[in-house]
Amino acid sequence: MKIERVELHHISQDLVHPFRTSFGTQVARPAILVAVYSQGLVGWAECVADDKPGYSYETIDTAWHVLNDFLIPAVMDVDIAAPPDVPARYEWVRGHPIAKAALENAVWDWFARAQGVPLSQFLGGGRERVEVGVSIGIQPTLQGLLDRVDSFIDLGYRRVKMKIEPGWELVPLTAVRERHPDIKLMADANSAFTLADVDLFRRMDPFNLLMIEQPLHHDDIFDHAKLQAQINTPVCLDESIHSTNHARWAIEAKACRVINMKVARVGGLTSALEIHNMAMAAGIKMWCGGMLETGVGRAANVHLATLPNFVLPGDISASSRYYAEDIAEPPFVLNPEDSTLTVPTGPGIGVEVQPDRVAKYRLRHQVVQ
Ligand code: OSB
Ligand code: MG
Repeated sequence: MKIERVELHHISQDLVHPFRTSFGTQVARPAILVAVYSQGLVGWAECVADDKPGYSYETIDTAWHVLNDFLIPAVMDVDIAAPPDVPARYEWVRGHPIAKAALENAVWDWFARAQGVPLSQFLGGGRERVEVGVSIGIQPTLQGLLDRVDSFIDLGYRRVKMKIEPGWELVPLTAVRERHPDIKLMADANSAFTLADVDLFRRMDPFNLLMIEQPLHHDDIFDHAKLQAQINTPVCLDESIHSTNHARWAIEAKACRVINMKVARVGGLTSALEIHNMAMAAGIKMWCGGMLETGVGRAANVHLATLPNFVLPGDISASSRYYAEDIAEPPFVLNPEDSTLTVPTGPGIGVEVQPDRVAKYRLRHQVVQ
């Protein structure tokens, strides 16, 4: 195929609940929806960069710039035999994995739609449902946190991830663990601690956490290995893993026992598949992370999570947990009997973007042809 036209839609939607992490509070959430046109078919993907460089150095504006000025020109009007040809065209561009992933993933959706198969099948995945949990931000009060955990458990979620930061760690974790001795519980620090906090992490060992996610610096692997050697709780890396090499370094250094796979953070589905296969061969568990996606990015995550090494519940909650109205149909609904989402069976990502809703939330629109 040859890409004939690319459209970018910069949208912004209010979140149902503000989301507070150790790097900031998010009230509204932007996205760039990328649509790739060829032969009368459209492939969609979502760029998950934020307005601010908190989780990543990339922002909506850097992604807009890099997509328009470098990535899209590199793939327009060239022969693309398969999706991995896309990242190969802009391999020379350093960094910017979130922008890169959006363009590549739209081409994956296009190919799966062209073949009339669900993206999961096109990627080699098998499951009909994927296990999911919920990621709960830092709450203003302890009681507020307990109520929020209860409400998600009542809805049927069986895995709870709590965001932590210095001053909001042992006390909230103790409270949630005492109230729910048997739930799958984990904590995500988003890089808020240092090796000097090793004692604090040792004191989390009795909580029987599934894992502690990204406790140390956002581009560290070395210190995480030192930490993992001193605690029982499995360390999971999120922010630190951007490529197959990062995954290999982390595995060889024994810096983690678990990897949070975010397709945007590793630059697209080609790289995600490579890391998936490497981690599986090394016995490193994996699960699908989330970036508060709309239905477009959420659908891609659900399909990715059907691959065999996704052995732990993902941060892929029901659409209504994020937005009052999703921009794609149908929304994702939790199956409360087994804390899963059902994998769409239609071609590609299996959800359809609603043009009237995109127009309603759109701040900026660009057509490249
Ligand atoms: O660290 O996993 C993270 C959201 C934005 C940025 C970083 C993270 C998160 C989440 C939310 O934890 C997961 C979700 O989409 O529900
Ligand atoms: Mg994380």
